[in-house]
Amino acid sequence: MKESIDFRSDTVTKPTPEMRKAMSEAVVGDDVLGDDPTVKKLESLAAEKLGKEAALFVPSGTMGNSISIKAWTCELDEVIIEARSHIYNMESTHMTFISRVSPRVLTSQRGAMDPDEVERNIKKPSVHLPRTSLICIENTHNNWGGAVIPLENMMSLRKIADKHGIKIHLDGARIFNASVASGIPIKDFTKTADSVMFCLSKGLSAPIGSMLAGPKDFIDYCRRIRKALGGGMRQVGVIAAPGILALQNMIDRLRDDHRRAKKLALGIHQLPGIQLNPEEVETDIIIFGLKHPQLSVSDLLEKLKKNSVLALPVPQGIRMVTNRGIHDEDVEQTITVFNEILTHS
Ligand code: TLP
Repeated sequence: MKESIDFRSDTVTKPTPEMRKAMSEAVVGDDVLGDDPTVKKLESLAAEKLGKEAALFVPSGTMGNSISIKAWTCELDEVIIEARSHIYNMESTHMTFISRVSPRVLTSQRGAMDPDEVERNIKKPSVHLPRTSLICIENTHNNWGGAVIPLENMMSLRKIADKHGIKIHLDGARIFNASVASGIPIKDFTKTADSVMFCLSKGLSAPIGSMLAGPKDFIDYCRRIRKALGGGMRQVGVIAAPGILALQNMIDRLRDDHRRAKKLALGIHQLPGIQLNPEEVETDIIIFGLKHPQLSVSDLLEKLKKNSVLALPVPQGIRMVTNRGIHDEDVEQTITVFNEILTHS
């Protein structure tokens, strides 16, 4: 019997039996010396899927984002970034710690920054002012409940970046979710950005790793930064092998996560205290507020846990993320648990 229904994240997915088999059979070599054929295969597959010249395998999404920002910027620069973004809020301040740049934080409409406001905030360097060298976009947007940033918004930002000669980095940890949910080919999204990071270890179900993709000379430089940060790995084909399967077989299944997230949202949004608009649930993430006469967020999380349903607190309330370990019957059971807790408390 399943221990719990784990909605804490899509990072909790475990590798499939095929992934474990591929891990044990992977042909490996010393990747720092450029000898690992499995890593090379993963890197070229990722570059090809994203329509970029080259890609680099990195241990985590955070490292992919931090390397990219380091590569595109110089000290004293400023980076335009959205207020609720993962990079700004959840990555232990690497922008200042590693790249020594300052964030110019802009608010947004569900994660989409206003292009005019972005342009107004671009600075030419002077004795007083920093140089704006980079815009960061997050798609899908985690803290905006998995919102898909519209392609038109990204295209407008691209035009502005080109006009001012600045770069765009896409934190596309869940960019395949954006493509599957919108029906827009992934390359249409990724061509609006100079560099893209995406995670193999979220809904795509690989156990470890993320990819950073972009122009070849950029990726060559990023490889050096990865080494400097201690991210050069040796016979790492054992973890690249499930990444290949993730890219080959796991993209379409994200549709199931999205359908189940919608089903859960529709099942709980009218219960007492829940503040959630199910129309805003576009992908695998549900974020809702709670205003219940008897229950706080931590009370509800505790009661859910006692009923084997795991979720996470976020500043807005509670976050739940569907993933490969959650099936239709789990969603139904979860709706029943919510109903019992919220109507009988
Ligand atoms: N997100 C994780 C946690 O850190 C919150 C999650 O459970 O959602 N960009 C985005 C948009 C992300 O959501 C995450 C991870 C990252 C980057 C960082 O990836 P990792 O965890 O591999 O460093």
